[in-house]
Amino acid sequence: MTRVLYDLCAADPAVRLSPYCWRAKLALAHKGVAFEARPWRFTEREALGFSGQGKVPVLVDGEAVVADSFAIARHLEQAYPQAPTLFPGGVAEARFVATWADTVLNAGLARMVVADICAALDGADAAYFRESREARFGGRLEDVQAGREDRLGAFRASLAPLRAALGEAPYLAGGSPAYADYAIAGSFQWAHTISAFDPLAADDPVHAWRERMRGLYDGLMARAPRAVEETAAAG
Ligand SMILES: N[C@@H](CCC(=O)N[C@@H](CS)C(=O)NCC(=O)O)C(=O)O
Repeated sequence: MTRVLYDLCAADPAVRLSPYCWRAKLALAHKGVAFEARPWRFTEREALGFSGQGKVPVLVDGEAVVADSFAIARHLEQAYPQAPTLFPGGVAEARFVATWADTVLNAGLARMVVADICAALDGADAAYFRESREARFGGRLEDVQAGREDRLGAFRASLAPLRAALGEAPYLAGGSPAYADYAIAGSFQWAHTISAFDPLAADDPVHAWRERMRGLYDGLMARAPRAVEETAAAG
């Protein structure tokens, strides 16, 4: 069976940037099910028409069409019960973590990389992204992103719950990773894919966890092409 995940790409179709699509890809890898990650651009609305909505990720798994990263995780859990669970601490706990990533983590990261995202897009996608996000943020993307070094302290402080959890176990889910880890790793992978700015200090336990996560599944995230070159980490 061909499973297809519609996966947001940048100007370079090999560069996959959506935090929510990364969650879905990690969840698929966790369940050990093969899939094609099909590149999709912001302005390719009609290509998602079959799903009845306009955002990625969308998973087509046989007869099932599932939009939304958390709905995809639930679907995989139900469709592949013989594979290791995505929710060893329960669905509610994973939902809490994913929603924390959606709100606190993604909001902090977005203000540090939103102009870099736009720079990784081209043509109609870059124009759509600039217009829609400048309306959302109420200003030019470059101005939203400016001064990001000054916000590092507050951003790193906002990671306290994650740091505390990682003091208890190597992964949020315990001894091995599960959906709670994927929900957060997707956000860091989003930033890493399109920006050379690293918001984590090298001695932060969150940094060490992120690197462990990037190595999972034969380096699914570590091997992924980026829109930018590697540079020295922020201090
Ligand atoms: N709650 C959704 C959010 C999905 C989402 O916001 N996807 C973005 C890409 S990161 C998208 O497709 N945006 C389309 C647009 O902005 O027009 C999920 O968890 O999957």
